[in-house]
Amino acid sequence: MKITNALVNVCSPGRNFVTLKIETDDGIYGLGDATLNGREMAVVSYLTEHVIPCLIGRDPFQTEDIWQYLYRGAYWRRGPVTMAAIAAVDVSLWDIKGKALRTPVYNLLGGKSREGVLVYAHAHGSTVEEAVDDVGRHVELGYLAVRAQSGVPGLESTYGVPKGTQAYEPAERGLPSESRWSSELYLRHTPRLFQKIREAFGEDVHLLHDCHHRLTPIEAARLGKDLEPFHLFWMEDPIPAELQVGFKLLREHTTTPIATGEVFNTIWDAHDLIRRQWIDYIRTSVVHAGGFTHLKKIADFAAIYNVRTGCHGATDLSPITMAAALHFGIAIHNFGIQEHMPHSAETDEVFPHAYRFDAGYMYPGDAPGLGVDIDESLASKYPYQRAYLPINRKLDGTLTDW
Ligand code: EZ4
Ligand code: CO
Repeated sequence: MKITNALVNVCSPGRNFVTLKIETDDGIYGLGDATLNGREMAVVSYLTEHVIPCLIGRDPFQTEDIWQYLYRGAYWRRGPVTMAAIAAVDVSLWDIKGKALRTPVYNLLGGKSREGVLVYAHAHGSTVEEAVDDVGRHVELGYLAVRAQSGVPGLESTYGVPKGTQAYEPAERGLPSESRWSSELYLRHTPRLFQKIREAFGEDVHLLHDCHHRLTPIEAARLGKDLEPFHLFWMEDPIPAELQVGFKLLREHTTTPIATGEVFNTIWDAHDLIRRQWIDYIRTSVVHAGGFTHLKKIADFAAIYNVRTGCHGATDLSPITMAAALHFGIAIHNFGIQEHMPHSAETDEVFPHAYRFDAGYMYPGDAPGLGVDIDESLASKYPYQRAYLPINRKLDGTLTDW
């Protein structure tokens, strides 16, 4: 089999998605997600100008060699743009393999290690009371694990809480908006949120929380300690991950489990955190960490150190990545949990898929390949619109991590 053509689709059914379609000489095609939120067109250009011309004529079954060709062969390695492009190629090729062999991708990754993939939902409210209600709504929907975020008194907006009544979507069309941040107010408030949630729902529901890289190590250590009575499943992205020794400081102060890595692109971003056992869950995703070929290596390395996976799964990861994450999560041994932020109805219509949610778990379905398609004529009705993630400043105006 040979690759004959590859096309990039950019559409915006509610939010932007970049999709790679690789076609072969025997009529089978594969799909890969290449969406990099707020920087979509950089990946489009990388794919069309630099990657696609090198793919034509290659054997789509050679996933390892093609991965190395695109990674090592470029000389300029790593980074989110490059790795999202490589991921899109890799995932498309695994989709082709599955279709050609008439089997779901999870069978190529080790077969089923479990019946379903445990997922966590994202609950939010502008007040503690609203957030508690939203946790309740998700428990009613059947979720066994819920991440809770609430507005902070004294701050106009924060990560994970929409401004209106719509579902949470971090990217906004137009130029970047700006929010204000105070770690002091957040640290004072957040333990109360989890106290109220535990009071309302008891110990059975798994609770998670995302700090979204906003704290210093000692601030995160304080939060981790203050949250210990509420037995969180994890504290997500407590600190920015550039200076990784900060996780050591945090780790030495708290038993609250720690997850990080949604912005990581390769094992080289994660290996120290893993082998020093400073984290419990690695959040690298199929789309932002080089596809199945690379993510499998990260997961296998993590398994040696008792680190489990907790792949990123926000709405900017397309239904193709959701499907990929489910095939991956059902197959690998050290799966931990999978994030699930449901897509809008428009997005689900543009990307018809075989996966489904039932009683706290998700299932990839048994279709050959990934079990996701793209309706290109419907997609063309939703043209790309420039969008950005917000910018964050401290109360005195200093730019800080969003
Ligand atoms: O802000 O995916 O866990 N989920 C998250 C996300 C990220 C977005 C950024 O594009 O932290 O909501
Ligand atoms: Co996060």
